[in-house]
Amino acid sequence: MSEFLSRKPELLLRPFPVVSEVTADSDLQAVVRYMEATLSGNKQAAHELVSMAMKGGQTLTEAAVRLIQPAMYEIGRLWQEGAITVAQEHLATAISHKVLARAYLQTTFMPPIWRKALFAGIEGNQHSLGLTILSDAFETIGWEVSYLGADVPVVDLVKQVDIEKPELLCLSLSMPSHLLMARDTVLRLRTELGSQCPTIWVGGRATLVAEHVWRDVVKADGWAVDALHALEQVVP
Ligand code: B12
Repeated sequence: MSEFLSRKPELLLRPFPVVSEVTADSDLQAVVRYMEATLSGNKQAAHELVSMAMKGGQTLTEAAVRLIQPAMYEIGRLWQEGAITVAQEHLATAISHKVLARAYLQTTFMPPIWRKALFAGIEGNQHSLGLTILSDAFETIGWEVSYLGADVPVVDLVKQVDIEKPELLCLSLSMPSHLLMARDTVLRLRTELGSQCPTIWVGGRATLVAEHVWRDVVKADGWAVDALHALEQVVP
């Protein structure tokens, strides 16, 4: 039995709603082990779990979406319920960023396909792990990617899109309060860039609050539930 869960037996009685809902292909044992490793500060164990998944045939994106993502969702739930501290959540997030960076170096990339996408967290969104996974996912299939990270001021985002002229802009939003900022950002990009405005996709937890909120409220051109779903839509 996992050490973390044996210390918190009450957690065993609960379902893992997000894990089972979002990532049906996840290996729950591995997810729990990954949670334990990151929450206890064991970088090496966390790295080995992802590395093992990749040696077992998973791509970087599959390992990230099936292992790191559900673990982080569960860590978020534990944090919200006060079962772990903010410091432990920060530790797990920091380790996950390192693990992803190491796994990236282990990855085989497809040859360039001369398509470019730009990735940014909308203004006010400090979450960046999901965006990193998404950006890396596009890179593995040969896209040129430009990754701006979290919380990009809208005025600077418009300028950067104008400079880089990507074909696709991926905006990440995590909390319901980010939806209106995303809607304003999309409107501003379209108004200021006109026919030069790229295709705009949005994603992130906030877009799950209601079906088609990405289209009906944010007025984006596209959406994906996770990085694997995003790749399904661009791989011919
Ligand atoms: C780590 C974390 C943080 C870190 C982020 C650090 C970092 N560098 O990323 C910090 C500490 C900064 C943080 C801050 C806050 N957080 Co926080 N955070 C989390 C946590 C635990 C994990 C986030 C994560 O990495 N998830 C894993 C990634 C892989 O998943 P993902 O983001 O969903 O991304 C995938 C898909 O959504 C999709 N996707 C994402 N973006 C895009 C974009 C496009 C275009 C597409 C197609 C797809 C796509 O693909 C990704 C890969 O598959 C979540 C829990 C959770 N459920 O996610 C809470 C969570 C999101 N946070 C929460 C809260 C409340 C906050 C704070 C308000 C806390 C506070 N009181 O200060 C602040 C808000 C900061 C802000 N203004 O943004 C809540 C939000 C609740 C809500 N109402 O929605 C959550 C859900 C925790 C919880 N259960 O309560 N947080």
